Amino acid sequence: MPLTFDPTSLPRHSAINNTPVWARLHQHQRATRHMHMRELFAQDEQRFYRYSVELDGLLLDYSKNRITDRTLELLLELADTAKLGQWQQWMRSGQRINISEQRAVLHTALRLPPGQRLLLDGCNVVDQVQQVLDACSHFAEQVRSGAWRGHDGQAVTDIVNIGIGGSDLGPLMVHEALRPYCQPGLNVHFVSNVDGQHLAQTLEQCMPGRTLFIVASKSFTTPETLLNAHAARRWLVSHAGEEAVSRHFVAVSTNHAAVQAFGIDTANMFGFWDWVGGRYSVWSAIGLPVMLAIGPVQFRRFLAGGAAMDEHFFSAPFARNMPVLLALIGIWYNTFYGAHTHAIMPYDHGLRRLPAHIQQLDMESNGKRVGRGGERLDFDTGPVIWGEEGVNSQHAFFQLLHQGTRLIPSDFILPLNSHYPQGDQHRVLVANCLAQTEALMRGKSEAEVLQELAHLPGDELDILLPQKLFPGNQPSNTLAIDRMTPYTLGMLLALYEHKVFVQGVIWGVNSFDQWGVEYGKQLAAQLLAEMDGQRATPHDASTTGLMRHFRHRYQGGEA
Ligand code: G6Q
Repeated sequence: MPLTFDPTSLPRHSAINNTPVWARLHQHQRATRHMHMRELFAQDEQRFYRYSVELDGLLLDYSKNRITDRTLELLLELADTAKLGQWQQWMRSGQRINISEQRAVLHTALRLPPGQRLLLDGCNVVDQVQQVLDACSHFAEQVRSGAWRGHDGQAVTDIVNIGIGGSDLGPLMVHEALRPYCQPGLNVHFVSNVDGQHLAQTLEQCMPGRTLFIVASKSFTTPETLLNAHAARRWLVSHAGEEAVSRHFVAVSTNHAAVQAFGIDTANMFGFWDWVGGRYSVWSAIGLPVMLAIGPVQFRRFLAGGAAMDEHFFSAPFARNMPVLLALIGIWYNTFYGAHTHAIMPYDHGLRRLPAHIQQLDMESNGKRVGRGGERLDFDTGPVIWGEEGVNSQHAFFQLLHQGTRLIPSDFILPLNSHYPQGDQHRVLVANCLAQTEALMRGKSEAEVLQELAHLPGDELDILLPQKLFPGNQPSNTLAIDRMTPYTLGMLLALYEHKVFVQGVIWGVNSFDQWGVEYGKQLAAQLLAEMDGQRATPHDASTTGLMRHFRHRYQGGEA
């Protein structure tokens, strides 16, 4: 395939499922599906060393998977068959691989160090990125130092980011994860939901003269964000007057005109570009609330972590390439074992929003039933991503992982050192994480249970034995991180971004559009117009009934 991306040169039907390697993988799955990981570990003392990769303080242990060398060989062949190397080059060099929106996909350019060159339509995007980064840094320093003053001369103590989806989840998650790096006395809040209580409860914690609002919206047309932004504006104006707006509102967007129309001084607007997808935008000016909290120096370390993972992804051989391995192993279960979900379990309280972020990243990117060429795919694509922080999740849903009927692959994410050493707590956390992955892999055999229950009479034993059996063979990856820092978090996020990209390439979907989200944005508009008295369009009986029920019961009370 040529270096210059030409969508018309792509096969109309990606048909990865018609390739010989796809059939061989199915065959291999049938031949090995009864194999137990216990045996694989027993046969190979070096399994952990052979099936783990390390990069700059991030270790991926993928040995607790139902894989052999042959499985990996076939999966790597699948990656080659899908021309993964070519797609990597196309993405990296700014080809318009987001075909349905005719856009380049260049979130990796957001993490490139200054001085590099990457031309898109004749402009060096690295220079553009650095200019915005410098502007954000200058602004962040002003706010952090107290030089930026509100309308009545007070310094900022509270920052409210108003955004949703990609303009919320990424910065929210990164901010939570990097709390130990945040400037004390500068509180960052995130408001996303159009449900009025989200904004109201946030404003209860803020003082108008000390609050800075960031309206974060790539399109600056998202109704939820604009409604919240207008409500926040009314709150400020009612306390401080119209002239306060320019000192208390800034915007992050690609839409200059809409920001201006909202009444935000475009001198206080930080831009980004259509080649940054919402769910990939935390590295851009959308990360401004994070930069305000941790400062520009640490924010650049976060970018450097992302860049280190990019370099690894673009240059490491696939057999030692973390994102490629995670993606291929995910495909092994999703496609060839028919596993429908994939769980993310961070053993770190600061990472508790990571599952939600990865959920958006993965499900919005690869939740597609149609290939790039518009063809209907007749195999499963993106899995349901879910998860919760450990150890809390152990006391909630781990029962199903241990003894339920489903195959549920998972990732355990474990910082090895804590920012909050308290007695023995961190070692207990680590012990729990390792114990769970071991138990999920090993299970508990009949012989082991019999030993425990040897004292029981036969009839009681017959009933209890099956209840206390653990089949094991439940796969997991462990991502062990020396310490959660801006740099290692950057690596971790970029790792998942590339994993999702690799899976999209292999399944033949465009991971960078989101027509389902766009549809959601249109859906409410018609019903809202009907609530405002416009002529009703025909609905199904349920929707009509619920609308009528709402009209009867709604007591108003909104501005
Ligand atoms: C992300 C999605 C979506 C988007 C939000 C907010 O990739 O496209 O989650 O980020 O709908 O969009 P705006 O930033 O345009 O308000």
